[in-house]
Amino acid sequence: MMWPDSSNDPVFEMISREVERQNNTIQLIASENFASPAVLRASGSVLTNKYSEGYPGRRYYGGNMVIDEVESIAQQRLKELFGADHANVQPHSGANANLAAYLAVLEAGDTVLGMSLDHGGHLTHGSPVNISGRNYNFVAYGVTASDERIDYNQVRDLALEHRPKLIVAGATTYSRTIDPAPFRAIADEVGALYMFDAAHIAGLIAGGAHPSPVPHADIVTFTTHKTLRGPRGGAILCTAELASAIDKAIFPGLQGGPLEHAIAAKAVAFAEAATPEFADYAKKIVQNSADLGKGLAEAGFRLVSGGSDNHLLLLDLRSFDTELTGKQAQEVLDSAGITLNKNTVPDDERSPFVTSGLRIGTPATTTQGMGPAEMGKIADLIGRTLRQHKDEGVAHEVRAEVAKLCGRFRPYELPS
Ligand code: DSN
Repeated sequence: MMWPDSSNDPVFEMISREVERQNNTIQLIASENFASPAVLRASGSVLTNKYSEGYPGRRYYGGNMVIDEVESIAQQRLKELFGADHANVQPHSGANANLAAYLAVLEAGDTVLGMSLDHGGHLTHGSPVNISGRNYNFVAYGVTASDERIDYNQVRDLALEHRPKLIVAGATTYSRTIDPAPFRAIADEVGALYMFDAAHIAGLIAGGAHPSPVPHADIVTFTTHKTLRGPRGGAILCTAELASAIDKAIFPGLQGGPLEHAIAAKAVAFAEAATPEFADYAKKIVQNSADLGKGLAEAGFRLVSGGSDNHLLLLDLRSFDTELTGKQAQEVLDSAGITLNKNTVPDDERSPFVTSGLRIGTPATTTQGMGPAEMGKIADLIGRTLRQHKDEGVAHEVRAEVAKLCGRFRPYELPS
């Protein structure tokens, strides 16, 4: 079989155009990153051909000698990376990892405490439109109105009142450190299990730039493609006591055949994340986020909670321009070559499709090698574009500056 190109199928021309887009525009989506060529190679391998339902040494199909080695090395590397008792590398996504964790330890209707989506949680933390909110009785905690941070006293009060079977920590839009220890103390006080969804910050934890929940939590779930910089997918860590329940929940409970090409790519990423270079990278993500936040504050934006301790910032646009919505800001910045996402701010009066905020993250730009000078420049470009968002000429000018900046920090040299 020959390797194809765009003359065989226009899809390959589309992939080349996406490489161009990623190379020539600024990627500030907090949950995105640039996977290494090694991760991409494993991800695009013939391992995609193999059925391997089950686990290493216990498969429902023949021919899994090599696959067993691949999945075993992924498990081993992951356990070592985070110092965990047990690792399951099969979740197809972070959402599946979370749902499997619930399936492992909950019955339908059980009470769970989780962070509300509109204060920074996740759909799978009990949103009524998600299966988590439909199958389980989620009670939501949030951030305080005064400092826009998690109030551990509120979490404790809710836990004492509702006696949850499981407490879920972790967020998708929270710019501050989540201290894993107080959740353990609260869970112990009410006899609950404790799960930490580390999807956004797994790479920061691996690199030592955020406290690890692994010694505290019964279950830690995460995605492998955000700050961890691996392939798109999920993973679960847990205590030895929960290992069997977690494995059964993923297969046969929730998923069928594992994506072994993705598992191979996860193994490659876990090795990359164990290096001193990755630890340096994790620290730089955090520094870049702080520097970008400083620049954006100087450009006139209000940062929710006043700043960032991690890889992301949440801008509240209302004090910058009462008319400008997150949706409009995202669209005009897209036209200027700056990619980010609209996001609700705590207690937003606008809908999630419109929003009053922007979520901005630094994992991808840090992978490219951008630093303090570039963060200052990006803050300036965002400020200029949004201050004159009705002037298409400004977006056009900014786009040219973006292309120049990106030309010095190209993530991928060749079309894949
Ligand atoms: N879509 C992810 C994010 O952007 O945070 C959460 O699932």
